[in-house]
Amino acid sequence: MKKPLILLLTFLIAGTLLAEDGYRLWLRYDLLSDKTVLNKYRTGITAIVTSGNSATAAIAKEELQNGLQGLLGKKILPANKITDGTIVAGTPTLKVISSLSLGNHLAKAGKEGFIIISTVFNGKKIIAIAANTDIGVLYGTFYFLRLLQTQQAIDKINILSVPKIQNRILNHWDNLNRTVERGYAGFSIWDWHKLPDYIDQRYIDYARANASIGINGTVLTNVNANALVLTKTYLEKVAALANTFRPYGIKVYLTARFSAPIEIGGLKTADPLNTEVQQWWKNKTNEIYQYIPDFGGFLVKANSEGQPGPQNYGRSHADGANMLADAVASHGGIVMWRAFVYSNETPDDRFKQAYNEFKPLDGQFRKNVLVQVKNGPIDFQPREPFHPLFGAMPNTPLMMEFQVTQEYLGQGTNLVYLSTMFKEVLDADTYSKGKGSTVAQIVDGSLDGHTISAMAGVANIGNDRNWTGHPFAQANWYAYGRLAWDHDLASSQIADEWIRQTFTNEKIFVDITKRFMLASHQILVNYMTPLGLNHIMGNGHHYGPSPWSANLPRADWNPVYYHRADSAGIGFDRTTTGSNALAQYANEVADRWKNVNTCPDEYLLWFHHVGWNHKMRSGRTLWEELCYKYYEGVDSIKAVQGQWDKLEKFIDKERFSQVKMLLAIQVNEAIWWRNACLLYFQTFAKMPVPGKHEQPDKTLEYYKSLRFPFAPGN
Ligand code: GCW
Repeated sequence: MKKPLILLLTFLIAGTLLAEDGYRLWLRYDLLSDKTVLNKYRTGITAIVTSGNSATAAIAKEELQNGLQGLLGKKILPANKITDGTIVAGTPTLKVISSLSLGNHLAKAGKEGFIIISTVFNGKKIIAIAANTDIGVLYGTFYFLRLLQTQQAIDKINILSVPKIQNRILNHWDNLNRTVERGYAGFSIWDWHKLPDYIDQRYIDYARANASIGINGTVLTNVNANALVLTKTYLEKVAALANTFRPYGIKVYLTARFSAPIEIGGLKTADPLNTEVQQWWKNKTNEIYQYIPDFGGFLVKANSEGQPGPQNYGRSHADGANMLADAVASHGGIVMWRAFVYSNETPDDRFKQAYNEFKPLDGQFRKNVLVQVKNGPIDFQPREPFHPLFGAMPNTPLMMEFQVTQEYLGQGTNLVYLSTMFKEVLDADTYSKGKGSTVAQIVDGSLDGHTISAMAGVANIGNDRNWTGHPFAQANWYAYGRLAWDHDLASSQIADEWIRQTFTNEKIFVDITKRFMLASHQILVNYMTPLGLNHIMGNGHHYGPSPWSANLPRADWNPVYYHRADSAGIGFDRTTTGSNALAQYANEVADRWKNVNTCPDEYLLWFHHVGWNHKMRSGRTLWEELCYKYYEGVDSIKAVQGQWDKLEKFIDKERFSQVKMLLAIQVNEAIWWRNACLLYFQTFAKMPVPGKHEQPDKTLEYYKSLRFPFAPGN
């Protein structure tokens, strides 16, 4: 081969190796750039000692070796003797671990927690990653590697980390035909057709990524369920996935279509009180456990948006949930029964309906049932007050359902870091048992003394090369997992870790990126739905603004139902003069929100119909404030665009330009939202957009004419 050709080839190969296509997520393990830190690590880490023969133990060992080799640029070999700088990762079956007298701490670590401690053993300086189980060791290993990746000091580590929530689950709204409901990152990663024989490397990498942030469960299928997944053909495929995920500590769950006994069982009814139906589910469940001995259980959407359920037979949600709970109980399974219910026929505010249906059932569910509640009362809107069910059902374990996929938050094109929104809800005080009764304490079971707890995040993962479509959407998967493990973590800390691992430790990059990530949710709220507006997006696909929509078959699907704009003002009166939904909250919460003068601006139009000339805290009128917020949103995202441009030199070309292009789309979409909404609301307010702002350059008719027949995720 001629020299130039060899050179060219080397260049090409190096080029591919260096290509940052986002596939590696936050687990890149590239050589650390800070030479001082690197040298410290290189002298501080000399060998590894690990324990265990399980597949999980092998994964932990391999992760540690690969991670260290990548980050330190040097092979760190397994040793059988302890020397200075040995990393000992294992359970008490390892003599070093058992002799460290970690007893008390290890007792606290439980089944999944771990300890990382820099200490001395036989006069040698070591770092121990200790846990009671191999999966605990794996979690600890990922944590330790994160410390290195983010260039933290390791000479005085003393960490005990225990998950606050037991079941930390992803919900995939993936259909068997590989479309993903509300998915913006391509098709489903589950290639059902080739399963069970073909195990895509992605399944393994998916499990590894989830384990790295502590996620320990996955519901493979859409809550708008297809009963076929419960048939033998599909159970074999599910089993293959379960086998792949098991060593990573991840359990598989399925959605159960309530009418399955009819559709695939040949029965005439799916009535939960019918003994044949009960027996059918028992048999089906036994069959599932034969394929998947550690099957997690069922997730059910019933009597909601057209899904079948117990109410078809005049039975309650508790009757339905308990029947399934009885079927999985002897196998240790759980049932996650969704509270996302509302009906067009019920002549009451949609906000109130889930509470009205579920609160009376408190205490009627079996021990292995969790009621899965969305963070807010309507539907994953850009900002919602916390769901009034949190605090209202002390005798039932309530689990949180967050939406990680950005159905209402800019879908595949907007950069929005959701951690701040998740935290806003988790930290909200329900006052259900006096001051300090946070949503987080209800979800983790500590407030009401529940022994099972869970959190669900509707996944934003698809078969796009970078998993989540938008490179920054990876941060939401990451943040969800980290918060499910520890809801006390600060959003800034999570962003900091994620940026350093995903992009670079370069301070300027980290500081600037972190700042705009933390601001990004409020920015989006400002240009989409400021001051408590909600549900004013496009019909069906939910893409873009459509506050004028009024002709959908169901009143409660129409934006006009939610904003109620008229010549007098805008907003939904949920006080005693209106639907009185506020009565569903504890007095302390309701008292604050029911008064226009004490209700926080961000929830104002959630609870009040406010006059256009109402004086806001800022001194502006409501109309002026609305304009101000919409303009502020657009201006802020333009500013982010400018900041991103300055970061070009710190990271790879691929991801830099992807984000740059997406930010340009986001700015255009923000302007679209602002102009369309203001032009529309102006038809009621009948006042000009205050003069200093650039005026909308298109007409309301133009915005109304836009159609997106093939918008994704629908
Ligand atoms: O937000 C809405 C979505 C539906 C979804 C439903 C739900 C899976 O628009 O696509 O259906 O919520 O959560 O059940």
